[in-house]
Amino acid sequence: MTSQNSGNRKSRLPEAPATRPAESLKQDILRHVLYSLGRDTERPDRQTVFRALALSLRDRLVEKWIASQRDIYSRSSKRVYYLSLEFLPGPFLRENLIALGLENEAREALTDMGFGLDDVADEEYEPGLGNGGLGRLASCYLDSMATLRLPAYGYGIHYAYGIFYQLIKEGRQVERADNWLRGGTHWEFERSHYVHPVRFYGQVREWVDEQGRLRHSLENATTVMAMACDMFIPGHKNDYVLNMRLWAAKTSREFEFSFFNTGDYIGAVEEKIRDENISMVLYPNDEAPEGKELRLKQQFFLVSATIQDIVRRFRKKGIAWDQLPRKNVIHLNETHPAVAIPELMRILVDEELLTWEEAWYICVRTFAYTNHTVLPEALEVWPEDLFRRLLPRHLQIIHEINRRFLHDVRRQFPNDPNILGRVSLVHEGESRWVRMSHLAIVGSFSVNGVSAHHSEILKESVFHDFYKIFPERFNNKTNGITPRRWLRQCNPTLAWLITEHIGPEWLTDLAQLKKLEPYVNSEGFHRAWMEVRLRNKHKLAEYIRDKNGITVMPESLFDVHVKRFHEYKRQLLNVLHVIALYNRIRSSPGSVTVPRTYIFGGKAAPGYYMAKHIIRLINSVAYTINTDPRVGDLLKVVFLQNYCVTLAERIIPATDLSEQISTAGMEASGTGNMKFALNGAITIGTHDGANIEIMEHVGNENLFLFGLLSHEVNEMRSQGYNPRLFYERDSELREVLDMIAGGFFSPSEPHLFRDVVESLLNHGDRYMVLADFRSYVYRQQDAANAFMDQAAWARMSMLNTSRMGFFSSDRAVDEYAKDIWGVSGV
Ligand code: F58
Repeated sequence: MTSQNSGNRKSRLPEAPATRPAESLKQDILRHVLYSLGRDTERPDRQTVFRALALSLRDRLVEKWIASQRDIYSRSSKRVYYLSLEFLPGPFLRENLIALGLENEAREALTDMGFGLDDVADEEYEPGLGNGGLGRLASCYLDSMATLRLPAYGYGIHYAYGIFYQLIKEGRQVERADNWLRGGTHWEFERSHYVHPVRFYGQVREWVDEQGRLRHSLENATTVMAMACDMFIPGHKNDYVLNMRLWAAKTSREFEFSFFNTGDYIGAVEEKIRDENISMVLYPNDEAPEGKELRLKQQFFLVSATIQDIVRRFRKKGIAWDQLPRKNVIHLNETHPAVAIPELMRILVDEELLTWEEAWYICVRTFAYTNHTVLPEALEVWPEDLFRRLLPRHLQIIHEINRRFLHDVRRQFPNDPNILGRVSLVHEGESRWVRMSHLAIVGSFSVNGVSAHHSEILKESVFHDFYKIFPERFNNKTNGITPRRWLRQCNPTLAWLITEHIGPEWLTDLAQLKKLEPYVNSEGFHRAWMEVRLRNKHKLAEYIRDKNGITVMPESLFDVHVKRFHEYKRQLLNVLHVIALYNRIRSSPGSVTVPRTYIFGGKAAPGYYMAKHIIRLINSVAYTINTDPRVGDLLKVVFLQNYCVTLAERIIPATDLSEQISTAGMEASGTGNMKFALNGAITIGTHDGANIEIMEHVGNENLFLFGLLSHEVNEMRSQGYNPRLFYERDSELREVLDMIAGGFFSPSEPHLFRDVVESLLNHGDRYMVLADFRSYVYRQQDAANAFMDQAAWARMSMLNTSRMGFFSSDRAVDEYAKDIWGVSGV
């Protein structure tokens, strides 16, 4: 059925409220088709039905949200504010249906109207308001906060354009704007009457008031309005609903009628456009922050509007400011919203007239900060000049925070004068930079990493000086994923099989999956398990055929590498191995016995040359291999374009082998690794991030770890790593690299991929691809051998799923709530 097709003739005009849930849902859908969408109920198309269903669910969500807000208010609970420049919620429809317990009812109502739920759900276009792991984690955490009934709020930006849509054209990534609002919004409420002014630029005026106090105020500032858009996040079948409040920039001119009287109408409209640019687009950089003025504006825009919201709610209580930390905690997801620290100081000192000491005491007890990266280029810094121009008062406040902080450090470490330069909030060299991570650490009572390994690295190296100064602030919260989306929703047949054996409690208590272990020796369970997995692989094979025109064998080993493209994630290492296998097939047919389907997916930052080049290399290798008749079904390579949450939900349940092969010490945690293992894929991975903890939980014998450990990476580097030695010693590796450099995969442009090989051989191979190549090849062979024994593989698969309970975001959020936030469920 195309989206133009209409439902059957049973659709009628709305009638009196019905009693059966399915019938009442159907009536609501029809009512929205007519009254909200202005369409004929006789012939709604599929997109209209999707929207009407979404609106019907929004009705139910908003009722529960109001009730939940009342609960929070009446209990006077301590609130958690989760600030993130990114959220990546994925499609809402199925998720909301499951949470509201209305899946069957929706199916019935739609069937009655002549539609299938799956087709209608496919009409949804997801909001891509994040780049990758960090934004997706924020969304998993909101889901868990709702399920745990925490008095929490997510705060972010309502970007008009989310992460770009990726096309692959002639093997290359091409970016297209992601106009996710094109079809209107059906999940949110725009609160057009509900706006906060956000003030940038201008000059600081210092003056003395009647009481003789030195005062600061901002003059000639530019004001932009922040309008709230609320989306609802329901807990799992618990009638509790949270909101994610996303701010959209609106010009202040609309609210200043006098402006139009000046006569400069076009000028006014131009200003409107400039103001509204602030929330126009998500920066598509993963790991390397973009030092653009607009980006800093976005950060302050989110922060200023949110802090005003928080302060407004707090003021309603009519209690003293020193109670703020007892009633609120503000969580900073990375340093991107860290300017919240000087902003709260500004409000307390400049507007509420608290003393600096009183204000600082409040601030440091209110903020908590999560770090998500150890890559030095990802640590956020801002040119001091830019900061001064855009946020002059905030820079003054940062200087004062720094002055007092350095004073304390000097006293604490009198014999280490160099420490001052290392920890200063402002880097002072030829140019001066504000270091946002230092600000976040100094201004927060808690600093956490996102896996045990990562948190150790923070203490031992990246933030070692700060660890010496504030040892009590540092802690670990290993990431988690929501089992509702990442098992129940994306893999409904496996979820059903699990529930049939151990009941449904695992949905909110993932540790219950352990109860599956007794079944790993049951032949019937084995069979059912593998049947479900094979069916998922068939579905993905169909998708690949439709989208890429490539026929893959569902029985082959589905070896999947999907995530953002970055050199440290080493998609290149994977493709080197693919080429090595290809060479083995060509030189000694019969030496490769396990047929494989390699699936790649992921976006590269538009300005990241090498990442985009690697995408192109993969597509060229795919073309060569897929069209070589000598290879046949033994090897297929597929690049699926536009990897996003929706696509992840298709791929993950169909994966046999999950590639988690970052250079040790570089992936803070990873969460894809958890999603795959939860769905019964086996990991091939390095000793990095959460892979290490996954290994500890599922058992060394149930995954394939390989490669250097992070201290070995460091040692090898400090001893002078020479990638050429690996090239010279390993003839298989040499052949692979020579083919790439010699134009084997780009015959019409023989030098096309020379840069890739150069980066390995002549530019130091920063990510140790060559050093890990041989051990990767061996472990891949182990994986292939294991796959040949399907019964043993099934066992490993089931043990992976059953032992992944720890990696639930419910566990992670519960740890945050108890150890950091000091909140409990209402
Ligand atoms: C990711 N960071 C980590 N940053 O790389 C990953 O290991 C971790 O599992 C995940 O966070 C969740 O903790 C990440 O996704 C970004 O996308 C930033 C976006 C803004 C610019 C800087 C990178």
